[in-house]
Amino acid sequence: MLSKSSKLATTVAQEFFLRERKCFSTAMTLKKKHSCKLLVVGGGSGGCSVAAKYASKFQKGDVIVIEPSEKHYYQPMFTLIGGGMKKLEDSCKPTKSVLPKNALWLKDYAVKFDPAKNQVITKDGDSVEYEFMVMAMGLQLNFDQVDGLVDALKTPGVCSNYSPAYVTKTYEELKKFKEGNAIFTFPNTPVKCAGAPQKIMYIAEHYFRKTGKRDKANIIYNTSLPVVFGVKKYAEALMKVCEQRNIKINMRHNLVKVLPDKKEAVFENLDSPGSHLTLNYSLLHVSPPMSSPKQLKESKELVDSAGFLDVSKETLQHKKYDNIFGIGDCTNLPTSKTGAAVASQLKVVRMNLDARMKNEKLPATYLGYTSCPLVTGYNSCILAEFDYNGQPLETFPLDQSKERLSMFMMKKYVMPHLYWSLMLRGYWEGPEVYRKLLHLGLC
Ligand code: FAD
Ligand code: UQ1
Repeated sequence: MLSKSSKLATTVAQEFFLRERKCFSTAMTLKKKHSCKLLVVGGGSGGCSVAAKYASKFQKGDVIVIEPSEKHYYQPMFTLIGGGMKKLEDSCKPTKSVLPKNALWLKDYAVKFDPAKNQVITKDGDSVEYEFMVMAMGLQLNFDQVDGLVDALKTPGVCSNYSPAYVTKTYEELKKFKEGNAIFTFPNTPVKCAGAPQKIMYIAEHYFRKTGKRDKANIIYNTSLPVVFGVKKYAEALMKVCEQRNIKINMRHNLVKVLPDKKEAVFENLDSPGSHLTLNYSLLHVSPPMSSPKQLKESKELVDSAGFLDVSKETLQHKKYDNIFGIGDCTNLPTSKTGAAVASQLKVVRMNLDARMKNEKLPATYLGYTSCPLVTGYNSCILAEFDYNGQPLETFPLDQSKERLSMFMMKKYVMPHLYWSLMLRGYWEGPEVYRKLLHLGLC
């Protein structure tokens, strides 16, 4: 009999594929015409928080949110779900319950942007005219960009924490693992939560130790990057963790093909184009290629050459259209894409959008704050926090590059509450205030 979690995962997988298919069969007959003061595109972490802030200030219906999904996931929990520490249902709430009641929710995709006319068209053909717009469309997962991967994910041994459709499979695979190569990948694209591809590897390593399988496992991290992590202080700490725990790292190796029949994964050596490394796997955890969402990428006036929303890195205002702001993963802000970054960006968007609405000078500057709780097992975590310059910007007055139980407890027990109860209601704008308090105003 299927468990509650497996049933949810099956439904999620079905919905995921239906949604993707629907997305490409666009019927462009105009239906309803809406207008609003603030349009928020995307109802994920950033969109929900922004909508909550403004729906409470404005009249009913002044804020419209376009968001296609019925379900809102707290994605940072996927890492713990993959390790069997939380259930998929713990990470999920109905979108209806997390969007502000005062806002109008259009359950649809934004498919066409006409920023010169302040207008957006949805997939169902509705039009929305806005005075101001905040774009929070997140990232698109492109499993299909790795040859054979979509089929391989249906076969034993292959899993991914990145999608609710596959995340429960990760823990199933850890349980089933007997011996051989356990390979973890990092793609050759921008990603959300740059630590997530390796967090699950440390969890797996610890799981194998706990269950007496460690000496049978050869743990390999194949990353497209030339470093294990982008910030020196944390990279050094993680390299030590890998050495101590006998984890092999192949830098600059990008997964290009999976052959599930032979249980082989093929990696391109990015420093020697055309040269490939083929490895057998018993377990293959894939972090898929990611990109800006298709509908955004196609809006050439709004995006940079890589397809991300082109905003000022200081003010988060669009570089060409000053009534548009961006938040989160869909922007070209040169920082690591995380929910923690979104919380800090929320303050900047709120202050600068308020000012723009009054035609005043934009007062707030974003320093690139982002954070990544690098879970290194079932009771330890390195809490990375840093800015645009890769300089640590740590909240607590202790060395956060050390693996700590306290940080693990915070990740597992505190963060979910902070997210659901404060952040999505627009009340969490990052830890800056606490950092200043705890460092007596010195940083
Ligand atoms: P999202 O929250 O992804 O929301 C984007 C929304 O836009 C979605 O709801 C989507 O349906 C909607 N959308 C897409 N296309 C359209 C369209 N055409 N029209 C309308 N709506 C659209 N962050 C942390 O801070 N700490 C962590 O520990 C952490 N761990 C993570 C682990 C994993 C495995 C993953 C996957 C992510 C993790 N993150 C973590 C990252 C974090 O979840 C994201 O950075 C954050 O959710 C970004 O918020 P967002 O609003 O930009 O995008
Ligand atoms: C954070 O603000 C945040 O957003 C709610 C997260 O996840 C979603 C995080 O993982 C982290 C670490 C932060 C930063 C907060 C503190 C207290 C350091």
